[in-house]
Amino acid sequence: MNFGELFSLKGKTALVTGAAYGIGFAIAEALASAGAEIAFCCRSSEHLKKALEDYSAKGISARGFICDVTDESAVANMVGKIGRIDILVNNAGIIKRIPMTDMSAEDFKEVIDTDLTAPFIVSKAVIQGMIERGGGKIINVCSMMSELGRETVSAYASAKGGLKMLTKNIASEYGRYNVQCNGIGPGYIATPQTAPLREPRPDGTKHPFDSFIISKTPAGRWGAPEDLYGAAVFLASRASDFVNGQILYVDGGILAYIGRQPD
Ligand code: NAP
Ligand code: GCO
Repeated sequence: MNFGELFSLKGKTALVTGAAYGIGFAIAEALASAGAEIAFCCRSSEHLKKALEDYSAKGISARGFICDVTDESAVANMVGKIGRIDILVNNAGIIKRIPMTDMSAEDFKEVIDTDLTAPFIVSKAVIQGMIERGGGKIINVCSMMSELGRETVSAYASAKGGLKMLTKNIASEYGRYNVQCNGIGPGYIATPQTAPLREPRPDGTKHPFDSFIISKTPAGRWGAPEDLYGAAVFLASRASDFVNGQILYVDGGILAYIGRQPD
């Protein structure tokens, strides 16, 4: 075995949804560094333009598409334009932090549509091609909220819990065709999505949630999107060919930890 090839993605094409910035951008960057050709999508033309500049600045000639992953026909159109997709990363996601009893069913459904139904839609659009080519890799970006709840994130936790089980079911149904479907479960990562939980308060004091997360994370810090590089390349490469239906948590230990004990 040539171990250099074990993690190589040369000759592979990856689609990373929602990869204009944040975790998706970092995952796409890692896959490109391992040799993959990158395609990505987002909804905003402004985000797309900036993302193409950012990828180019890193020497990555990514193909970008305006595509709302909740729109099945738009997804089919995008996948048709990309052609061969060896690696799919279902990363696009939203969160709405609203107490459940105050949350409208419409808001709940919007989160479910983006964070759970869309991974189903995009996976369904690429799996047949993967089967015809002898196999493929699907990576679903799950969450700590695939395992735990907290106040105000009922829709998000429901979606990410469902995404964990969709991951296991795709693995179960298509493993026989050499399709591996696994999840990455990031802990608390510093991206625009979590900015409202980290930004200092008007008086300059630390956001209480910031201190809370630090106290609950053995690593004693927020994660950075770059912390996900290794897990992404591992799950996209031959190194994980016998790994299927697993969620790899990249969380600084938060899921293992009850929280800092009293002094
Ligand atoms: P983010 O900073 O909010 O970025 C989300 C990305 O998804 C943006 O590029 C956004 O671009 C795109 N997007 C949103 N809805 C879309 C749709 N319907 N169709 C296509 N693109 C869409 O989020 P992030 O923190 O990087 O998180 C990325 C993923 O990781 C999400 O699934 C999130 O749930 C998950 N996650 C995040 C954390 C964390 O702590 N940050 C931890 C665990 C899991 P447009 O607005 O232009 O569409
Ligand atoms: C929140 C955060 C989390 C993170 C992530 C943790 O409001 O609790 O946004 O949900 O985004 O999913 O793994």
